[in-house]
Formats: sequence, structure tokens, C-alpha cells
Amino acid sequence: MKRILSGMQPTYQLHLGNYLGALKNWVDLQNAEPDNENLYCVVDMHAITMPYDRDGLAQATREIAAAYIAAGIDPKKSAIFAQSAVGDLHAQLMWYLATMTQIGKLNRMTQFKDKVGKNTEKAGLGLYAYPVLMAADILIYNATHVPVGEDQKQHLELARDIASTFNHRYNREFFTLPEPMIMGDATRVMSLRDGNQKMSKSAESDLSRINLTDDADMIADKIKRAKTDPNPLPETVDGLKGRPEADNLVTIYAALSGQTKVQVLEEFGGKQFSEFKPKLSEITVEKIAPITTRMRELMADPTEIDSILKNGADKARTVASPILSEVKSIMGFWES
Ligand code: AQP
Repeated sequence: MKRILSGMQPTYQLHLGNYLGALKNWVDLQNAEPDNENLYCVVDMHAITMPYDRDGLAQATREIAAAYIAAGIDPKKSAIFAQSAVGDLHAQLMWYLATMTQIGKLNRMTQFKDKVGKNTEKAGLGLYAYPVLMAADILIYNATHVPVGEDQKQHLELARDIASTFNHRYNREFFTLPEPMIMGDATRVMSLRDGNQKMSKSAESDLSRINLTDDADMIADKIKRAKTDPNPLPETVDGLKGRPEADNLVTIYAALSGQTKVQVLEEFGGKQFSEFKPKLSEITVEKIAPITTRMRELMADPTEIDSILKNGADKARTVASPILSEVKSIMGFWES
């Protein structure tokens, strides 16, 4: 049996990259492997590592939970919970793990560098220590597998490294080294404005991403205005090399339609973007609209989401508490 753990931050709104790179894979995994134990977290303690809206945090947390459910995560098969609801356990383990994390390794984390730019002196300790909290989020459940987009690969490697340091230091195979699961064809969806930049919640231009809450007109408009080059689509996947925007749009089409890029190019190779883009809008709306509609219904009754989050937190605590107790015992802390 696999124990699956993953999460998303309640910052801004989820976009097509979050969906294709992570959420869709969680749903596929939940349905294909019913024996797995699934823990899906809204990582609100990570969301506060950057300036955030205090008054909107709780609602944003509910919204992410609604997106999970609307996309197909079933609360009967998967625990859905807010990280802060089990935050005492996550944060306590984080501290223990921080004592065995080398600063040199944290200094190599590209997400931190991307987020702070040149302004390292003013960056918060929380943002710097983000990967250690992420390691604790995973190890507190002794999760075996972590489905994420490609951008999280480096953080996962650090989590494995920290788990292995713990095992080595205390001379036992206590933590399972968590396996990253980078699934599907759209492991890194790129911005619609620049095919070399990741599609991101915090990018300034809303035209750079398709949000899960966008309506059909907004989706069509964003795809129409998506950056492309002047050439028609190539006949082969090789022909996408050096054409990041074309590659991205073909990747998105393939992931949404359940086809390979080869199949997409068999249909659209030689055609102009003016012909391809309306088809891409059509399939995007077809896949996203039911999620958006269900999210709206769920958000109309927050009591149901609150109850799902509460049950999820109870379940998460049941799994995490004995693991933390064992960690404390292994580390030699006093216990009554
Ligand atoms: N562009 C992407 N393509 C594929 N997968 C992606 N993920 C994020 N962006 C893409 C995956 O979504 C999951 C949740 O991510 P997160 O909420 O932790 O936020 P993030 O990775 O920091 O995503 P953003 O949108 O880029 O947020 P900001 O702008 O706030 O930094 C993860 O599994 C991630 O891999």
C-alpha cells in the first residue's frame, strides 16, 4: 500500500498548471489505486511565507479544498485537511528536522532564489526554511509517494536527503524515503505570455494563466491572446524544439484530451494557430467548466467544506501523532 501525500498553497487561485501538473494526477491515482491511503493538504502555513491577505486566508483555504473536491478528490477516499489544523505536529517535526538540515543545501534551492531575487537580506526565515517544513509535511505521515509538478522535484530531493540523514544519525530505517511522482505529460505547464516561464499563481499578468475559476469567455480570450510564433504547427514533436510557446499549447491540448503530442500533431500539424487555438479553447472549457461549476456550488455552503476539513484533520492527526511520538523517543527526549 502506498501512502500518498501532497498539497497546494491557498495563495491566489489555482490554475491549469496546478491542475494538470498535480491535481488531475491525484484524482487519477485515487481512482486507479483504491488501496492507497491518500492525504491531501491545503498548505496554509506555506502560504504565509510571502505577504498574504490575512482576511482572505481562511476562505482561500476553503476554496482550495473545494477545488480538490470539484476536480474529483473524494473525501471518503482521501483525507482533505488544512496544514495548520495539524500545525503543531508539522511545526514540531520541522524543528527537529531543521537541526539536521545543512544551510548549504538550503542555499541551493531555486524556488527561494526565484522568489526573493536579489533581495536575500530582507527575505524571511520562513521562506528560506520552506523546504524543511515541506519535508516535515511529508515525513510526519511517513508518506511513501508524493505526486507533484516538476518544479517541486528539488524540494522532494531535499526531503529524501533529510529523511536519510535522520535514519543514518539514529541508526535505523525509520523514515521511508518519499518517492516523487511526476506524472502525465504536462509536468511543467508554461505561461501563456512566455513559453520559458512556468505558469504561476503569483505572475503579475492574469493573461499568463488560465485559472480554474475563469469562465468560457475568459478562457477563449486568454488562449486567443496567448503568445505564439508566426509559423504553422509542425508535423512532428521534433519540430516543436526551439518553439516553447507552440510546445506548451500542444502539451496542454494533449494533456486535456488524453492524447500524446504525436497524436495532436497528426491532427493539427501544418495548421495555423488561428485554427488550433479555438479547438484548444473548446477542450479547455469542456474540462474546466464542470470543475468551476462544482466549486461554486461547494463554496455556496461552507459548512460542508468545513466539516470535510475537520474530518480530514482528525484523520491526519491519527496518522501523524504516533509517528511524532516515535521520532521523539528515537531522538531521546524525556517522556512520561
Ligand atoms: N506551471 C506548473 N506546471 C505543472 N505543475 C505545477 N505546479 C505549480 N505550477 C505548475 C504544481 O502544483 C502543485 C501546487 O503548487 P503550490 O500551490 O505549492 O504552488 P507553486 O508550486 O508555488 O505554484 P505557483 O502557481 O507557481 O505559485 P506561486 O506563484 O505562488 O509560486 C505543486 O505540485 C506544483 O508542482
